[in-house]
Order: sequence, then C-alpha cells, then structure tokens
Amino acid sequence: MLLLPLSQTTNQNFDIHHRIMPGLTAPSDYSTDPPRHPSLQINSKEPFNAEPPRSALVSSYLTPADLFYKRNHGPVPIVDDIERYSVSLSGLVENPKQLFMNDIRKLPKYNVTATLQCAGNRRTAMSKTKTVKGVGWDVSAIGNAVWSGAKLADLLELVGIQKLTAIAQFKGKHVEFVSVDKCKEENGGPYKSSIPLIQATNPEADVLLAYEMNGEPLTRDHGYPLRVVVPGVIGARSVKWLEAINIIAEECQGFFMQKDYKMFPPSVNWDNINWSTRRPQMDFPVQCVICSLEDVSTIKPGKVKISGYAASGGGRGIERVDVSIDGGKTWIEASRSQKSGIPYITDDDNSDKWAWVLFEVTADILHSTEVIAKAVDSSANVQPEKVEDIWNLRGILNTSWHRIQVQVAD
Ligand code: MTE
Ligand code: MO
Repeated sequence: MLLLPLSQTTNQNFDIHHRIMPGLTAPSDYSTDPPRHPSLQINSKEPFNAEPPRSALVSSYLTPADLFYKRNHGPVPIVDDIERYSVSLSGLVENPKQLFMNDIRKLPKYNVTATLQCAGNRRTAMSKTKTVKGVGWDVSAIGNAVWSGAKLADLLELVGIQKLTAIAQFKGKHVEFVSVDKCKEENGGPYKSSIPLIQATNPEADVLLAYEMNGEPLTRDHGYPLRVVVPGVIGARSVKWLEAINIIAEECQGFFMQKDYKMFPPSVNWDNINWSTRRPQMDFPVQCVICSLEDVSTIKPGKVKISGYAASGGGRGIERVDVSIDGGKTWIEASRSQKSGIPYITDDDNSDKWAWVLFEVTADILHSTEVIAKAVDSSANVQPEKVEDIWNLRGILNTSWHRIQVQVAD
C-alpha cells in the first residue's frame, strides 16, 4: 500500500518522515504501557517513574531488568514491525544512511557492564533542605547491567566518520540521539539528547547502541528495540527507543540538554535562573549509598552488616569506600566486590571502569548512632559532606555522604 508520492518513497534512505509504515510509534496515552514488577516504588504513574526497594540493589551485582529503575518522560513507544524498524544516520555526513536491526546486528557485538544513574537519584533527600523541582527519588534511581550491542564508533564509520581522527574537525560537534516518545517538556515532541562527537567516535568510551540488557532483548521500559548507553554519564543522555542519530554542529538544543539536567549553585533560584550560563551535565560524580538499612532503622545491639553500592562517572572507578558507625568520627574501610561471574561478561567489557562496586562492612553497633558511607574514586574525588553545600533548584546530583540514623533497641 503506497500512500506517499513516488519521489518520497524512492528517497526513503534516511528521512524518517517519509516512511511508508513506521516500525516504531509512540502512543498518546498510557494505556499501552507494559506491566511492571509489583515491588517497584512508584514515584510518578504517568509518565512512569519507579525504583526498586534499596535492598534489591545489593542482592545481585547485576540489577534484573524488571527491578531496574524506570525513568520515562512519556508513554512507552510500541514496535509495530521490527522488520521495518530502522535508525536514520544523518546530519553533517556525506552519505546519510538508514540502518535496520539486521544492519546493526551485523556490526561487532560488545558487552559492556555499566551503571546507569539518573541525575535525580537521591532528590527526595535534597528536597528536605529546601524544595526542589522534579520527580522525587530515594536512592535507587540507579542500576547495573550488562548492555550488549554495537559500538556507536563502528556505526559512525558506516557514514564515513573515522574513529578518533581529525580531532580538530570534530571540535564542538555533537551526535544527537532522537527518540519517538511524546514528552510534555518538548511540547509533545520526542525525547532527545546529544554527546560530543569526540566521545562518540572513541571506541574506548564504549558508547553502545544496545539491543540487549543482561543477555536478554531490551524490555519495552528500557528502550526496546534499541537504546543508547553512554557509560559514566548521567542516564539522561542514554536515549531509549532510538529513531535517529544526527551529526550536528553544536550540542542538541532540546529541552533535556538546555533547560534541564544542569547543575546550578545554591544561590540560583527560579527568579534569577539563566539556563544558558551552564553546560549540560555529562559525567556523574562519585556516589555511594547504604542499601542494607533504611534511612531510619531500628536494630538489636550486636553485629550489623552494612552494605551498598559505590560508583563514579567518566570511567573513574571506585578506589575506596569508608564507613563510619559513630557519625563520622572514625572510619572503617569496607570490602568491595565487582563482577558477577556471569558467562556473558566477556573480556571485551571494561566493567571496572563503568560499573559500580558493591561494598560491605560488618560492625558492632551497641548504641543508637549515625552510620555513614562515602567513597573515593580513582581520581581521588571525594563526596561532599553536607547536602546543603550542593543544593540546587532542580535537585540533581545529590552525592552527599549517605547517613542512616540507627536506633538500638534492647
Ligand atoms: N530516552 C527516552 N526516549 N525517553 C526518556 O524519557 N529518559 C532518560 C533516559 N533516556 C528517557 C530516555 C533518563 S532521564 C534516564 S535516567 C534514563 O533514560 C533511564 O533509563 P531506564 O528507564 O532504562 O532506567
Ligand atoms: Mo534521569
């Protein structure tokens, strides 16, 4: 059934608007959203935003897809026909291309273990200092998974962009990722974001077009059939339900790059904010959270296991995790573990760079006290002691020391 003028159908190699039938569409309401795991804590129903109980994060090194936090800005797109689904590759390239799933699967497949963290993780705790704008999150807007797919650097070679060459020519250019979901922040337009071309063409940066998560096809909530995974960078840049990749002269001008996900100082409020003074947030800073205890926990006196996660962005691994059971007077170094022993984690991954460590300490707690955890990354970056010092109006990047009030009951 050809409904379009011939000129458009013959020239369908890259222009997404000229497709006869799209493989991927976005509904306008939430009635077709997928079912979800009942133990997720729902922070917003429509769009769906939910996180697992914190205890789930430390019960396995890889976070299962059904328990992995879900951060959507609109209804979940639907794949009508996987055979027709394609990604367009255009913009500042000589020969734009349209790539189907088979084309992407033909490229070398890489497995990368990487932690994905929403910039809004721990926002609820930040809002206790002073109100912030944004979906409230406890400590579980983070997860660790093996992502498998093609490297963006390999894909870009298909349109003539060489890996890491002609650096000067790349200067300032970005690679924009565009989805199909309808977001109210974009006035009903799709979610989009970009990363520097230099990063995109660097095979060591491990930027993936992932079609699998933990060895299974992506689930709809996590971007089926194809999503971007930008390791070490805030989750917002890992665009789900990918429809188009554009090489552009400067960073993406979309809402989520220009009017959101920027870090402002505590003095900036909604009356004096000037968005253009700050760059879009990319790498996430060093983070550490205790998951074996709730924020206020009552325990019996004696041995207590304190465990949680620590991660840092930009490929900076975790060097050390310190735990205090006396409100920060003295510190104990926690033991750390990484790797899951799961066979599909192969040598081509850089999990020590991009993935979290789980940490553990067993301590004797006899009196009510404050338990704290903080981490140090491989560049010796440390976390801020107080949330007040990093308060910002959007409530992003709360990486202050994680504190738990422990009541000892005899
Ligand atoms: N991609 C699209 N298309 N739409 C979105 O709403 N949310 C972003 C990012 N990619 C989003 C998206 C944000 S803010 C985060 S934190 C991650 O996806 C969340 O990924 P997840 O839901 O797989 O955990
Ligand atoms: Mo996010």
